[in-house]
Amino acid sequence: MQIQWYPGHMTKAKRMLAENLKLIDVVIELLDARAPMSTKNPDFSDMFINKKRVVLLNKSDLADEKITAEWIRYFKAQGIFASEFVATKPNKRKSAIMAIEDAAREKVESMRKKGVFKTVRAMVVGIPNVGKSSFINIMAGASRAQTGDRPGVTQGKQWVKITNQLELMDTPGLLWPKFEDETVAKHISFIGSVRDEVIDIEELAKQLLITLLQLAPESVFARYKSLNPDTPHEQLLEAVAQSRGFILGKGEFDTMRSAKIVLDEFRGGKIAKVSLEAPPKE
Ligand SMILES: Nc1nc2c(ncn2[C@@H]2O[C@H](COP(=O)(O)OP(=O)(O)OP(=O)(O)O)[C@@H](O)[C@H]2O)c(=O)[nH]1
Ligand SMILES: [Mg+2]
Repeated sequence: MQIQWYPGHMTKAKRMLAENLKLIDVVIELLDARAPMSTKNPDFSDMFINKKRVVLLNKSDLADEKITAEWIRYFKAQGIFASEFVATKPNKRKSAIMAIEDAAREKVESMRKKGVFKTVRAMVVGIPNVGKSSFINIMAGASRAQTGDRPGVTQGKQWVKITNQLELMDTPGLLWPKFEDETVAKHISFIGSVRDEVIDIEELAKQLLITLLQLAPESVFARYKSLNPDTPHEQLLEAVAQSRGFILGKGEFDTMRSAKIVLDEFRGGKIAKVSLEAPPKE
């Protein structure tokens, strides 16, 4: 599956992030809880080498709770603060503020000794569509940043005041120039971080169904009733079309419509609550 995923504006965005680093006390990295390894931008460890980091496993409402808990332990074992998050619900707002302030504490206290009361400034980073702007809105308690169910919604930076001591910077989603690993490319595409326009979405949806049939077969059969354990991979999209009555006439199935529905329903958490990746075992 060939994917051309690195649009030109990302080079500009990467430069913008680098230019703003000197203003920043903390970097908040949002990962998708369903695929924390694949949604971790490998460029970030170098880009943010001297910055305090907070990792949030966002969209945890769409992932398997037990596996998310394993991921949190995995990050903590590496000395990285990590927590699950749902950027569409306000219940974790306070604990996120505390985690950010905690990460900035050393700097705030050393400034205070010099008599300066510092506002903590944190940059929210991540690959496209992981929920950075939604996170900022839920933290601000108001719709300040534009969000959308597709990648590339945010194109520039935006500062949003959260409390008198905390400001967050929204940033455009950043990918890296080359996907080395086929699984990483697939997972990032499944969750909608690559523009569907540059992908063969019928192939992508077929791959997603194959993956879901391994992880949560009963949920797939329950959602698409014409699909069963004997359906050959080549006919998965036809079976979805048959389940939904997507027929073009003359007995031909609208497999493009099936592909879009499968991707949409997975991304919206309607097929199953699944994690695509578990942390490596020690
Ligand atoms: N179910 C669920 N949906 C979420 C969550 N966070 C964000 N979303 C949805 O995911 C989509 C993307 O959210 P955005 O906040 O626009 O993502 P972003 O990271 O800012 O995306 P770009 O600006 O394109 O890089 C939107 O449809 C949000 O409603 C979450 O925790 N759970
Ligand atoms: Mg955004």
